[in-house]
Amino acid sequence: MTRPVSGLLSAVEPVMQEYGGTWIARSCGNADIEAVDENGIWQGPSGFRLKRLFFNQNELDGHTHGFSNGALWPLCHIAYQKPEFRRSSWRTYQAVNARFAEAAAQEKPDAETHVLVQDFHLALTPALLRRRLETGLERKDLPGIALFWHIPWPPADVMARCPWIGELIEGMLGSDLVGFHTQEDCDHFLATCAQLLGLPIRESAHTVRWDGRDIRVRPIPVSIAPAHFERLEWSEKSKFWKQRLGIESRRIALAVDRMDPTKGILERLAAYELLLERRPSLGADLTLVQVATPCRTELAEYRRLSQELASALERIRTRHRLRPERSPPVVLIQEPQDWRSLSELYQMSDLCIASPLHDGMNLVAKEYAWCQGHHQGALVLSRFAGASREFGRDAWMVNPHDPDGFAEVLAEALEAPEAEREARMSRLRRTVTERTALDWGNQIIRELEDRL
Ligand code: ADQ
Repeated sequence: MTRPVSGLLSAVEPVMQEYGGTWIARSCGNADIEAVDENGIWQGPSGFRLKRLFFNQNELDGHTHGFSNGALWPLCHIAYQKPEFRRSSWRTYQAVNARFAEAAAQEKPDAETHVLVQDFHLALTPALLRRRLETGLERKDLPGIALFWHIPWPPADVMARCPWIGELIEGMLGSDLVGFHTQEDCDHFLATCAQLLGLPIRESAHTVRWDGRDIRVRPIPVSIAPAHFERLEWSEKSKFWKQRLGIESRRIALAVDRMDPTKGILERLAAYELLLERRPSLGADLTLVQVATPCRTELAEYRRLSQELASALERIRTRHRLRPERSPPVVLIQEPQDWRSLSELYQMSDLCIASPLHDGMNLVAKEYAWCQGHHQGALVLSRFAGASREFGRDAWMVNPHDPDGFAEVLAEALEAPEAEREARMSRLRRTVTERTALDWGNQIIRELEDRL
């Protein structure tokens, strides 16, 4: 079975493996129907139960493609993609959130249980679950409920465009804890509660008061599970990948994304093309390997990106294939890669470009730093990725909206002396080692235990 390409999955799975419990998630395809028992449960070898909820096409269209990916995703990523607010999608979003709340309530959580609700697909689930449980339990016997928002939370005047922002926030505040990746996201969320709903905020405690409770709003930056990445003899694998991809260049630049407009893939290619034009000596021995797996292909914007990417690649290959024997200046890998292949690609690359237009965190930046080991690669990172708060000093920072500046930073990173690359990379690795996905999960659980 192929692992779905998802940052949420990369972050949450190691936490579930450590703590056990039940993970309630929507089904990912037909294989699930055969794998689960009559209660929708799959008891895999990983130490936790997976309870699958099966959606019909109407639920997928309204909840997942419609309100989650078609409205909230573009709204929260200020990346010039117009959110579509359809009342019918909102209604389905409400209904699907209620199904998750019901499935969680059936697990009979009590004061000893922690319920971790993941992401913008389930903003209403915390309040629905709390209301459902309050009918049978006293407040002191309720489970701790946390909602983690994996994507950015923009300023209040942006969020005000959502016709149901009040209901959305009230749904989120059914939690005891609302977590974001950065302090800036928390500040924007608290300001949205105050400005759009008139809720009282305690600035010093970082809480918002709702329904007689103080809800904590905390920055809890996510990270990676180092165990996913194996240490390999990189030079050997580098030869294998170069042969497989038909690359002769000495140096490799790498980018790894879901094929999503917010990841800034076209903007990255534009900057890379400028680099090839203006610094042919650097470009002569360099290939960009872009891993980009199509996703959300039900949405027109995503299908358009795939077509535009194909023409950009064609243009770059035609213009910059200087000599017939020269390697391609850029190669595209569309297939999802397993952890081993990703780790080989990270290890063989001299440069990793993580340049989203806007991103909650960006785990690729952290995965690259972890996998570098003794190899002195350079990380080029967007200032609009949450990861820039932890990595800003040691990565080469870019504004992906400025192609000229972006191209100059690429050249600087490629030309940096080895000692500088080494010093920066060893600090980046230390930052990743100090905080893993498990620390993220532990912090959420500590905050919930503290609430009592
Ligand atoms: P994403 O936008 O999905 O998630 P991102 O942080 O970019 O997340 O991580 C993507 C993950 O998928 C990484 O673990 C990466 O290795 C993997 N991946 C990407 N392309 C792949 C491919 N072709 N094959 C296999 N694996 C691939 C959301 C937010 C992010 C936030 C995460 C976690 O949008 O901002 O960092 O959640 O909170």
